[in-house]
Amino acid sequence: MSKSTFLGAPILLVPPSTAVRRRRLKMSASQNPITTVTRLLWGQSLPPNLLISTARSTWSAAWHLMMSQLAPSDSAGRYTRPSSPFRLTTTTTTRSLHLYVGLPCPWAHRTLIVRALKGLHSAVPLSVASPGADGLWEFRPFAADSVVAPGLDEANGCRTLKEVYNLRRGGYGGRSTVPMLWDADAKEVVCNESYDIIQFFNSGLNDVSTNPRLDLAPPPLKKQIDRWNKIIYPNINNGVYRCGFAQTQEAYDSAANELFSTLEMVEQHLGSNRYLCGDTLTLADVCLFTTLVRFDLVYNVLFKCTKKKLLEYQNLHGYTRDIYQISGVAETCNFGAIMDGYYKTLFPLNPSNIRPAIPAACEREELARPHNRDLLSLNAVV
Ligand SMILES: N[C@@H](CCC(=O)N[C@@H](CS)C(=O)NCC(=O)O)C(=O)O
Repeated sequence: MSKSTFLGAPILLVPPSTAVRRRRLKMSASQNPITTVTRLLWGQSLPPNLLISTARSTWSAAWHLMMSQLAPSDSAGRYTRPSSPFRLTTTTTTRSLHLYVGLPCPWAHRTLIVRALKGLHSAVPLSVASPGADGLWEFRPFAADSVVAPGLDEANGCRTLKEVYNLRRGGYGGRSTVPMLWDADAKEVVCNESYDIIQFFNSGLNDVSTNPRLDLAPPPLKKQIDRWNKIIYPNINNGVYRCGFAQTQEAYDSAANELFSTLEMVEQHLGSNRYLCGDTLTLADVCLFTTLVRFDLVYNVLFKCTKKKLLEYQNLHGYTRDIYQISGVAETCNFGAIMDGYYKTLFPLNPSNIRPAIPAACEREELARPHNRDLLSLNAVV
């Protein structure tokens, strides 16, 4: 007989007799194999200490293996985002563009917002993929929604995004990421880097846009926009991923410190500026918004961005509401799809798939609440 403890309580581990084992084997014939083996060897359940140590080492090994494949890191356990292979170096002249996105993805969300603000709905048709159980993007029919919803591949009739990438001459062996801009005539990937796509949507399609006068990167603001992007991308946009995908305590600590000190700095700045570059909404705001609108829904909980909720930052929250209320933006935000995408498909981070309850203040009605940030605008009639 051996003795063990679980949470301080003594447990007696008595090996069962042969007769008892036979009885258990008979009883367990209708159960699943793991339950059958467990009952045969240990009785009603595994001894807790054995269960915990076995689960801990198995899960930890599986977690490290999955993370090393899904979220590559350097030798210090810091997440290193892979670069996008299809860049838009010269402006494409094709007029048979098609945009592929997935709704949980903050990078794809940027392209949806600029497409909406510039009025490119007809010029750049859209297919919305949804995350499959294996983590790959796939196309499935979904019920219509008041906001953009996932659906089928409208350009190629493919079942998965991987199939679309593979239609290009020479195929494709890399990761099939969203957003992806596709040339339907040439059957070729034009670009799969979100910032290139939003720059192109902003200025490269004005002859087919219904809002050509809107410029989200006016020349006098270009330097400021670049400066903000250099701060916001590593510390906030990618910063939340650096927290969530960190594989060591040190990597997490530095990512979380950089994220929250940058949020504090932006919070101060937004106390006297309506947008990042003053009174003008720019591409830098679009990039910041898609991370902020997901912050309390997913990053705060799933990526351990827990020092504060977005709700606790008065200016950042008002700024998020301000952008959310710009005509066309709310329709690009599908909160159900965002939550399902993160909690149900980032399996290594949330194996239970449970989607947590979120504060009521994250809901649409709350984001539609007055923000009064127009009072900050120099052009405002006060
Ligand atoms: N650098 C890319 C990042 C795109 C990206 O990471 N997309 C993710 C979704 S949030 C994806 O499609 N991942 C699928 C995969 O890696 O297989 C961009 O900004 O466009």
